[in-house]
This record gives sequence, C-alpha cells and structure tokens, in this order.
Amino acid sequence: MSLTGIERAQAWIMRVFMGVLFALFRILSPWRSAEFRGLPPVSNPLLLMSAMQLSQKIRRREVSSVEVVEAFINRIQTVNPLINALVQDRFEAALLEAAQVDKLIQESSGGEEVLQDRLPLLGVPITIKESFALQGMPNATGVVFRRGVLSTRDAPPVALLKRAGAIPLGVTNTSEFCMWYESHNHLYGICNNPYDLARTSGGSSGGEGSVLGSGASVIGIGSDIGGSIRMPSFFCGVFGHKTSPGVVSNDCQYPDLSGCQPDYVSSGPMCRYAEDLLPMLKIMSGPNADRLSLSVDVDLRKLRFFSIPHDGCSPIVSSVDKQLIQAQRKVVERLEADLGVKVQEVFLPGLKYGFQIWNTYMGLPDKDGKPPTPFSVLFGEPGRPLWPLWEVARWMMGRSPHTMAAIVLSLIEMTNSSKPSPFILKQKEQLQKEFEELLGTDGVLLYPSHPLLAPKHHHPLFTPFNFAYTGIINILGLPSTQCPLGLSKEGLPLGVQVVTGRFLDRQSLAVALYLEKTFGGWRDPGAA
Ligand SMILES: *[C@@H]1O[C@H](CO)[C@@H](O)[C@H](O)[C@H]1NC(C)=O
Ligand SMILES: CC(=O)N[C@H]1CO[C@H](CO)[C@@H](O)[C@@H]1O
Ligand SMILES: CC(=O)N[C@H]1CO[C@H](CO)[C@@H](O)[C@@H]1O
Repeated sequence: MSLTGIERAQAWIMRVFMGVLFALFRILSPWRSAEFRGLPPVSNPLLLMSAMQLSQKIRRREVSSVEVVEAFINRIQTVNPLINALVQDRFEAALLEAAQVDKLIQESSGGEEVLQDRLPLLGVPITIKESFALQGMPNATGVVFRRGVLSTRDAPPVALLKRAGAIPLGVTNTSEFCMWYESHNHLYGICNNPYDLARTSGGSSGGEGSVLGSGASVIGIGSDIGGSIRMPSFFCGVFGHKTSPGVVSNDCQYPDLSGCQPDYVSSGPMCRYAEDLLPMLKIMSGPNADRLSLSVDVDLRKLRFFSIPHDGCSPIVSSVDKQLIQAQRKVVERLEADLGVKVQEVFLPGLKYGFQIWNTYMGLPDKDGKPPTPFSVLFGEPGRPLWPLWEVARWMMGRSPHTMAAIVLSLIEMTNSSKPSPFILKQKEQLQKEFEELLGTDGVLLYPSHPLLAPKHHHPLFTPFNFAYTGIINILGLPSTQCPLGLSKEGLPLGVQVVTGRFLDRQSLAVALYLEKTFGGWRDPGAA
C-alpha cells in the first residue's frame, strides 16, 4: 500500500501553489523588514536569575518582590516597542500584588521552608499567552471581532501558578486563533524575534517566546497542538515543554478545540532557565502531577539515547539546516563523551508523512462521531463561514480582518478529502509502535525542533508544512522539551527537541538541565 497518486499530486500542487502565491505577495505586499535590528543588552542582574533563584531571594528578604517586578516592567518597557510581544499589561495590579507579597514575608513567622512548600513561586513575575484566560485580560486570541472581550476567570493552570505565588505581568501575542506558526494578527500586529526583529518569533505562543528570549520575562505558559510551544521556544532560544497529554488542564482557552483535537493539545511551561521547567510543570499539573512521578530521580547514564537527524526527506517540508544537523551531532558527541552512553542513530520512514498524519488526525471526528469545526466556520464567526477565494481578494485590497495565514489554512482545508487515507492511518500506527518500542520506559530521542532557523517574517507562508517536525510528536502523544543549543553563525538560536515515553516527562526535563549546563542555555540577544 502506498500514498495514492492523487494524494501525492495534491501535496505537490499545494507546494507549487504556495510558492506562486508567495512570489505574488512578495511583489504586491507592503511588508518591509524592520530597520533597527537589535535589542539593548540585559543590564539588571535580577533579570538573569531563574524563577527558583528569584523566589528564594525574595523569601530570604535579599530582594523585595517589588524590586523584581519593577526590573521586569522596566525591561518590558524598553524592549516591547521593538518586539510587540506583550499585548496587554497589568503592571499596576502586579506592583500592588508584589507589595502584598513583601508584606506577607515581613509578617510571616513560619520560616523559609514553609513558604517554599506552600508558595514556590512567591513574588516572581510571569507572562501568560493571551489565549489562556487570565481574569480581566483580553480573551481575543488576536481575532479582530473579539476586540474588547475580557476573561471572567483564570484558566486552571494560570490559577495554579497564581496560587503558587506567581504575579502575572500581562498577556502575550499569538497567531490569529492560535492557528499558525507566526504570531501575527490584525488585532495586535506582528511579534518580532529578539535575535533579529525582521524574523518571526514563531507561533502560536510567539509572544511568550519573544518576551522570554528578550530577557523581559523569566517564566511563561504556552499551549501546543502542532508545535506552538516548541517552535517559538526554538526560534527565540528558550526552553519549552510540551507535556504528556491529559496532565495539564486545557480548559478556558480560546478557541475551543473540536473533533479529536483535544487529545493532541498540551499546555506546558516556557522559560529561560531549565531548572524552572520541573517545578512549573508540577504546579501546572495540579492533582495530576502524581502521574508524572516528578520527584523520582533520573540518572542520565542509565537512559538509552537515540538521534534522528531528519524526517527522511518529505517533499513538502524543508530540509534540515546544516547548522542544526551539526548542533545535534555535537549533542550526540557530548552525551557519549560525558555520560559514557552510546547514542544510536535511527531512521523511521513513516516520519516523512508527518504533516499528512497530523492533518488527518486533526480532521477526525470525536468519539460521538462529531467532526471538528472547519477553520472557515471558526474564522467567519460570528457571521457566515469564510469564503477563502473572496477573502484572498479582500486581503489584496487591504480589506480583510484576517491574516494571510488564516486564509491559506482555509484554502488548504478546501482540499481535504471526506475520508482519511488508509495509507496515512497505517503509517501512524506503524510509527506509534516503532516509537513505543524504541523509547520504552528509558529511551530518549533527539529530533530537530524545526527544519529551519527562525524564518523572516511571512516566509512560513511558503513553507507551511514545516511544523511537521513538532506536529508528529503531538499525534504520537509524547512529551517533548525544546532545548536551546547556542547561536548559529547568523546569531540565531539553535536547538533540539528531546522526546521521551508518555508520562516520562521527567526524563526530557533532566536532559534539558544537562544540555543547558553543556551548551550554555539561553543567550542575551543584546550581548552579541
Ligand atoms: C472566552 O470567550 C469564550 C468564547 O466567547 C467563552 O466561551 C469563554 O467562557 C471566555 N472565557 C473566559 C474565561 O471568560
Ligand atoms: C505594533 C502593534 O500593532 N502594537 C499593538 C499591540 O497591541 C496593543 C494593545 O492592543 C496596541 O496598543 C499596539 O498598538
Ligand atoms: C473530513 C473533513 O474534515 N471534511 C471537511 C472538509 O471541509 C469541509 C468544509 O470546509 C467540511 O464540511 C468537511 O467536514
């Protein structure tokens, strides 16, 4: 059995179509690259500490929460006009909350340990992806017709982080409806990459990636159905963890997912320092944290390591950048030298159908047979469904409230077939079996987070299937941590995703700590 001629032709037509479309838009479009390309360096040492270090200092009264919050507010005020990452702040409320924290610590008699146990993030600022409900903040996800809609409560993981003492500074930019891997929309504008303002910060959690990468936030939260945590974390040089499915609640995010999609989305932490990943995940998981046995120690020497350098050359996905192949090879060499392990290079032919598999599973009905809401319906709300070709015309006249990405998605949707391809379903089953055998309970896989370094703005429109590298991991239901690996010769972040068996998140988090120690973790984009 193989991919039918029609399916193959469909993929190629799509690719050519995107190429032509992009060439056309480059000629017609008003998009220009930003003149000023760099951020000022981080100067306040408070901005260069992990959330765990900051909370300890605050508890020990070595620094006040107000001082910490002020430091981050100042940095946001400096960089945000350049990156457009934070789309709504709550600075005044945050400063009041910080003052309350300082008062609580002055008056507390329980000692540091009690506070650490009950309030592990006490007094530490955090940023929140706008699609998560944060009480009183916009509930719009970059959609123009939702301007002015506010959240009336907190999404569960946001509430848990607040209850642990974190102080939200505001909410961050996303793609329109979180449906694309560039954070651009006509409500908040475009979000820029801290390492090169003419490039994308990724998406859909691109505002988080950008504000973290800029050194203007230390911890944040994202959601990921095809790479929305890992891609922006990779493009912006920070850590991002896609949790095992079903552990962190996905309630109270806009838009609602439908069909089978809720099975593949995961919320998780994004941060600049690897040591914050595990405590954040523990907090965000609430009562489900037990399922991850996060307190069990991981001995890296006892794990089995695998490396897959590329997807086996899918014709619709870019080839992996040489510098990324090299960086991954360096990780392999260091692991072997430092830990005395043998890293096995493997090849799984099914990976080259990553996009088709992801696309097929996104379209499957839920267990009651209800199909997912088509993009065109979602994008057209509250009116009638979007008519993609008409919308292209409106876009060209500068009249569309939607981004080109949203329009392209509804165009792609028009090519969907009514029945999933049996070949693709079989490829997925085969891959699932291969991954389970490979990883077992002690296997760790290195796989590129993305084939290209952070692309220029709008370029993802003509490599629309490149998120297959992250998307396939969602469909396989596995946890994965994107880890930064220093900078490329152009000064853009390198990285790799570390995938482990389901509910064995603690293993990829342990590898993240090792990679940070070995490769230096996040770099100040202003220091270059
Ligand atoms: C956000 O908006 C959606 C759709 O309008 C609504 O269902 C949801 O309850 C809102 N969330 C919050 C927390 O207000
Ligand atoms: C560049 C840009 O469009 N920035 C906007 C980001 O969102 C805020 C809040 O809506 C606007 O005030 C900015 O103009
Ligand atoms: C299988 C599938 O998802 N089919 C959908 C294709 O798109 C149309 C409209 O865009 C939907 O109505 C179908 O349900």
